[in-house]
Amino acid sequence: MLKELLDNSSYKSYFARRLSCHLFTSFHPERMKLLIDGHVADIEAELPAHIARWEGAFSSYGNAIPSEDYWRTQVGNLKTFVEARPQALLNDLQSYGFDATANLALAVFPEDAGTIKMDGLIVPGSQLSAPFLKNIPVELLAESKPGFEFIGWASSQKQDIMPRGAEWLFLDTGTDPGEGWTNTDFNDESWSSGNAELGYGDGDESTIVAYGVDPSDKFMTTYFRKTFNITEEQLNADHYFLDLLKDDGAVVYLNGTEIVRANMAADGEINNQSPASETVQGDAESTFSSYPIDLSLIHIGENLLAVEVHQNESSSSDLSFDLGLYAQKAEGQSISWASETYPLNIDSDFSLTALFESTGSCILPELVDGDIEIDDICLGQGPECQGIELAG
Ligand SMILES: [Ca+2]
Ligand SMILES: [Ca+2]
Ligand SMILES: [Ca+2]
Repeated sequence: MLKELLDNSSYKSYFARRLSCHLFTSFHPERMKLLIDGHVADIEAELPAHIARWEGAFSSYGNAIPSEDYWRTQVGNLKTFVEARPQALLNDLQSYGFDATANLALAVFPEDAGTIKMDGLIVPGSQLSAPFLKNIPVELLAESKPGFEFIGWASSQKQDIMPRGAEWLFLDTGTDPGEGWTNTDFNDESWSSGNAELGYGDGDESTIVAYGVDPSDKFMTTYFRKTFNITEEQLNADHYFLDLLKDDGAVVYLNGTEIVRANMAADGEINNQSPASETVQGDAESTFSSYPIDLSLIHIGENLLAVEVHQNESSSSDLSFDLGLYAQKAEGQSISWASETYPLNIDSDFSLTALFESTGSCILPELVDGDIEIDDICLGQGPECQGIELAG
């Protein structure tokens, strides 16, 4: 039925616009994962008692949950699904004549100063990126929070920290690299090296990695390491993010801390034989996904990125890996659009920041969740301190 409806061109553009906005906001993986975690927190304490009570029961409504491990695996599967959904759906739509996607990054600066709405839907968080359909017009609206005013939109300056196509060390022997391989002090002298894109099977690789002797039983996992240097000036950015190309799944570590798990089981331990969740094919094979990076994990001097790339199955024909690391700076940058509404229509990767500044007036936090000393907040602000409702 959807296919028939899409024959109507005005319905088709309405559908594309609505779907793009909901995938970027309501169904953004970050928001969905928070919702799932919220529901988990609501019921997990009660779960053992219910599992014990209903153990072994069968019903037309669904059989009883056999164990807590089983339940946690199902929760992990849900997270894997919400992570993969936007790109999978957008790729699928191309067979109905929709354009390909580009990466859209939106940010609010300072981070708690306001909210961006996309066709009326709230963009969750202060920094978000996701694939977005090209050539679909939508309207962004910047709304300031109390104590701030909107000053304009700036397309953020993207600064190369370590661009795509860099030289990486890699371990393509099918073996597990051993304890501590994600850490700076790991001995990787025996590893090979080559420029990205690294992989095999597509013909677009700069460096071919090995998969073993049997094409129907290739190595499941290939490992990559790369050190990079950060200056004090580079660290003085608003955001860091990485662009990742992977076929099929990948886990990325920064200075030993896991920062990205893409197309892999969302929870639990990943080992040398863990398969990627889904096969990567079609346009997704050349599409980079962006992930924000916690600035506190980066330090001045030498840093280390470690990445493990997993096949979906050992007979997979291809492997791809490339990664770029970038910083973004919005403060003090010239405003490119002053109105609160911004007509967005992208035809390539695009970054936009809504800039706000403090009005200098006294405000309380939106949510007062503990004891609060009014004097601490309003010291010296006099009559501007208003709008406080204290309960209890
Ligand atoms: Ca593939
Ligand atoms: Ca593959
Ligand atoms: Ca490739």
